[in-house]
Amino acid sequence: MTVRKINELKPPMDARSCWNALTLHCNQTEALTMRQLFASDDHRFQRYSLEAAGLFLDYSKNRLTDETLQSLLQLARASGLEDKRAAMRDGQKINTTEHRAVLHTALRRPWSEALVVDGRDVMPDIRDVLLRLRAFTDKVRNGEWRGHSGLMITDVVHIGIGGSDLGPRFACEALTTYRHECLRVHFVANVDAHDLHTVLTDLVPASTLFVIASKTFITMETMMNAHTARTWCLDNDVPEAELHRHFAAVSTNLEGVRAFGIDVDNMFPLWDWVGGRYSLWSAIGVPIALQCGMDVFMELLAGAHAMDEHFFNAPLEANMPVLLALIGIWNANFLGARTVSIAPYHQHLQLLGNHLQQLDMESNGKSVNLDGFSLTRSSGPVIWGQAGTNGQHAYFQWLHQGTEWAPVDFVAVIRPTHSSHLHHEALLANCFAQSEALMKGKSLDEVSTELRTAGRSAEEIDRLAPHKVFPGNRPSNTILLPYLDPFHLGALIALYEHKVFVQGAIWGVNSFDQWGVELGKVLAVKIQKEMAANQVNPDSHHDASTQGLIERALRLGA
Ligand code: G6Q
Repeated sequence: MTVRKINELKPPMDARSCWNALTLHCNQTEALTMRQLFASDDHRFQRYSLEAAGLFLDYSKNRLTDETLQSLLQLARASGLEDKRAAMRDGQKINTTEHRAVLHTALRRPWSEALVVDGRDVMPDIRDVLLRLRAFTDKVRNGEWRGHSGLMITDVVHIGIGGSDLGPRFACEALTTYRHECLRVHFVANVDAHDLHTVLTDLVPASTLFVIASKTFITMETMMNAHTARTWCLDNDVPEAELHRHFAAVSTNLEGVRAFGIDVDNMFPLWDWVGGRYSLWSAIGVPIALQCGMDVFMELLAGAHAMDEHFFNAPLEANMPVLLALIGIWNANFLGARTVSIAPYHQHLQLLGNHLQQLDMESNGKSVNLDGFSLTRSSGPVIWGQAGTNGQHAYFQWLHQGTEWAPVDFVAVIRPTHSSHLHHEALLANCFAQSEALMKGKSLDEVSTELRTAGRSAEEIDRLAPHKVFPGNRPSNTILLPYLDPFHLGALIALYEHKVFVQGAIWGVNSFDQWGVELGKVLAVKIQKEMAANQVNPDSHHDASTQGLIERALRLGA
């Protein structure tokens, strides 16, 4: 029986009843193993997998049944997911604490379709910025844009942090095979000047272009790095009047950009309805277009749009981001997983975990609901991981045999862009083997038989066997991309954006604010003043630990 058919049989329930029903179902199915589920259904792989926007998702290696899925889908409906999805698509102000619409999906829509926000069609503005970006990036890439002394630009330094860094940095790394052969793109984020100086060491100011990317243009790290970069140019014979050839900006803050001294002709705007961690699709993505060309950037947008269309239109039971999100909720809220490991089996996707960590944890790392009441259930999990196969030699031990467990998202690419076929075969074999091992595990009986066949004595078998047992029954998803090209990369990132949205909608949180980032920022400003004055201000009322640390740093010459 298909999921859709089962779903039609269920009467509507409110969200609380759905949570309760799922808890009951979880208790009742506690003893079920995935080995049993596969053994009892020859078509589990076909039934628990789907394609969308060129991506393939296999979610069959999860501890769930048709009834689990049916109940999760009911929870989604009872949580108002379909209305919330439409509200985001249509530009309603779903970011209620900042009173903003959430419209990163508009950035990748076809220009011909109007989208009115606050009485204004936003699509012409989006189109104008993309046209300006094309003109700018074409000029830099074809050598028409020159440094102050007439040298071609050979190096672009993108200065930004958080959402103004992680997305474009990840996409540039992922699309490294599309890069311009004479133009290198670097990223600087950390206020630790080792970051900036490491990049600048190899660069020549006359052929370097800085892009200062900051939605607000007041972020301490970015502004400090931008000022130091400016000084570096001036100290290295770039005349002040020629700085406009070496600086561009992406921001909502026209006055800030002007006050910094960047020519506003070199400024590309974005809008308050683009959240930082969703901004790589806006002009914040300019390093992607500089590195790979505007056509590649447009393909990236097209791939994301294809996933948007799927997400907005597909029924929930055949909707890839929805299913991924619901499985995440099942693992987190019912089976008790508090973390999710991301394992991209492609070197160029090595920053996927970093990007998803911010996307997910900043969006759903919340403990109150939209009405300000404390959540009674866990919300967003910890996201972590690194590229396979490297991770296998680091933390996969914990995944297989640790007392805790984490569901894993394996992401692999079918066709490589190199010709070392054997390497790629080994890479994919490892990816598939890991999910198989996590699911099947190895029982005491199997281990004992193996050791006996290898000629071990009974005493040795008794001693070794417990260490070689794998509990198995550990869930994973596998996402396959046919190629790592801009279209499928766009679809992959959008898939996770929507997954995060669905989970936030079901947990009832605002996935689009980030107040938790604020407190540390405010305290840092105070402490920095004290460090500059070389003494702790008694009115700061620091705790003894913080005061001790500041004093020790000052005493030792910080
Ligand atoms: C992302 C967050 C945050 C933000 C950075 C940089 O969603 O809002 O990571 O992107 O703090 O902010 P600016 O772009 O304003 O410098």
